[in-house]
Amino acid sequence: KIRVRLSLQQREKLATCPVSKRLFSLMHTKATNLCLAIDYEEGERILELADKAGPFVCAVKVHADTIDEFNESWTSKLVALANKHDFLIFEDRKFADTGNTLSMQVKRNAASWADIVTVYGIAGEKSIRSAFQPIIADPSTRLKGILLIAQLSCEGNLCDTEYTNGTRRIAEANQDIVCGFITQEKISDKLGLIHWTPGVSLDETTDGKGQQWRSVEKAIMEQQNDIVIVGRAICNKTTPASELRRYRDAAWEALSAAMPK
Ligand code: 5IU
Repeated sequence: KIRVRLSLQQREKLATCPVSKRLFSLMHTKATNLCLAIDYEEGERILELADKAGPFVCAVKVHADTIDEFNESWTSKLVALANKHDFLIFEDRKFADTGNTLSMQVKRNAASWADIVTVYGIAGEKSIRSAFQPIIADPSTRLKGILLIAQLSCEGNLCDTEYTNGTRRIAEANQDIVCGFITQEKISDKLGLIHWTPGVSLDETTDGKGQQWRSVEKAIMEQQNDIVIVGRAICNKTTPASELRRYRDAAWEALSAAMPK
């Protein structure tokens, strides 16, 4: 079942978060709605794959706290690759504290090198807005938007409907700083907000550790997400380059099918 959406260019006009405008534009220009999650421990290996993946992805997602020798020299190399290939740097830190602590954590751990970070809605609107609004408005910081975690992909997770709805309300009321959601399905009709979804693989359904994977088609056509986040299904293959093309093509085809020609 294909439901027609607005084009990425039309949605770019509706977006107010600075990173969303840039993202809609680069997705359209590069013809990609694939975010690559690179969860290697070796910093050099991440940079190598990010350089290969650059032309195929709209964003590269990392976890700073799982990388060996994570330091300023490494982040500056990643920033150089992001500039070279025009992709977003996504630090999946899943911030969740009260406002003042949040602000300190973000400034120290992400604001200078990441374009976008994940944040739980759990602490509420005031904590989130007071921490992120001044950082995003500061022209000297790279961070230009946040993704609110609305739903998790893992089995037995505790994100219930009440939490998801509360998170949606925070996003809709703070679109100047919120790019969109990490979610399993479309949860908001606000077309400037972007739905990013993890838990995608074309070959496997689970990792035996709680992760649940479904197909690109299900994630985009049925569950109406915009961007697929794919990790091990690409990174742990012997030929990541051919998998990058495969996932980029599948995701772009599914999204294009739902957009005006
Ligand atoms: N991730 C999830 N599920 C979630 C959230 C984040 O998988 O609900 I929030 C992260 C974890 C990993 C990536 O970095 O997305 C998915 O990687 P795999 O495709 O290897 O499962």
